[in-house]
Amino acid sequence: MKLPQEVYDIAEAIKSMTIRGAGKIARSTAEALKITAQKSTATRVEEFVDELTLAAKILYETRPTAVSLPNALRYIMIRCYSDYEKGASLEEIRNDVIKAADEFIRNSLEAVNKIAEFGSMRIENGDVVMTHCHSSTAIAVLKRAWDEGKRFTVISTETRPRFQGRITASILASYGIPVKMIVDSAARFFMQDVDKVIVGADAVAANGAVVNKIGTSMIALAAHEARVNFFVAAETCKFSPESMLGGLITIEFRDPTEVVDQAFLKENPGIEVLNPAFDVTPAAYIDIIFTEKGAIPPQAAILILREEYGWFTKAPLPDFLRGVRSVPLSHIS
Ligand code: RI2
Repeated sequence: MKLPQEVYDIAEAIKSMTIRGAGKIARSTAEALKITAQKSTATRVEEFVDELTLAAKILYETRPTAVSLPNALRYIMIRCYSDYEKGASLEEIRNDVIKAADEFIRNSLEAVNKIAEFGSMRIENGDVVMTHCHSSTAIAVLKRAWDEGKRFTVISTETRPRFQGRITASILASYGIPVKMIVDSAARFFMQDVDKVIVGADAVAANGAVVNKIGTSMIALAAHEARVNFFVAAETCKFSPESMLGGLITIEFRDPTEVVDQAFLKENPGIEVLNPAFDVTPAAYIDIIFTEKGAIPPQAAILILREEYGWFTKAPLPDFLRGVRSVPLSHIS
């Protein structure tokens, strides 16, 4: 089964983090399914559904933590499978998949704008705001507040090992926002100067815990100790329906060579270098999660999930990918 080259390219770009940031990952995933539908030359409905299922599997296996990715797949594939079950024609399914992908992307972009609107209400003149890693959603909040005429300073961590904090710092600085950049381990040292912290999220669990870039939970702890507000900016597509069933969010461990080079590893065979990409901040250390549905206390995450998925007892991942058609394992390599 041959998929359009773009699907493999997008999957590779997500894996290698050329495409990164939970929101962008999800939108790119939707785009890849759309391209699969648009370019498919399948002549039978079953073949078409199998192609989409294979594309979904390839995309699903790229990175494990950002829940927005499987949620994007679910949003689109559920429509595909239910059309198939109803006996829809290939062209009808193709149109619905393209429509669902466009809808997901549009909703996601609109969500970021809404979050910016809500989040900016909590940024005030004279604030010192700390942020960690590169969250396009947190940046949208800060840009919006700046556009509204509020004047504040941002402290951006560098964010080892991939230094996404440098991207944040340079985006904000080129927007005219004063930025100070610090090493991650200086976060507590500077917390006494900070009025609020805002970060993004890769996943939000039913109990309000937030999974975000490694180091986030230490910053939340330092903010809690210093009685500094800790805000999260997250689209509801990052909320995990599996967590309603007790499913845990997988923390991605990436290659040690992101932390040290090959020569170091060779010279020090006795050292195991560990590189978790994310950590979990418990609800107790979070004041507000800004979503497109409003500013919620983290404990209300379950309400958002209930509204979106009901009790979600039927189709936990990865079962939904199996859908009504099953893709032989030999197709996946
Ligand atoms: P937006 C990123 O993960 C960061 O952890 C960031 O906080 C989060 O995604 C959300 O990003 P990675 O892809 O969706 O850099 O707010 O590992 O852009």
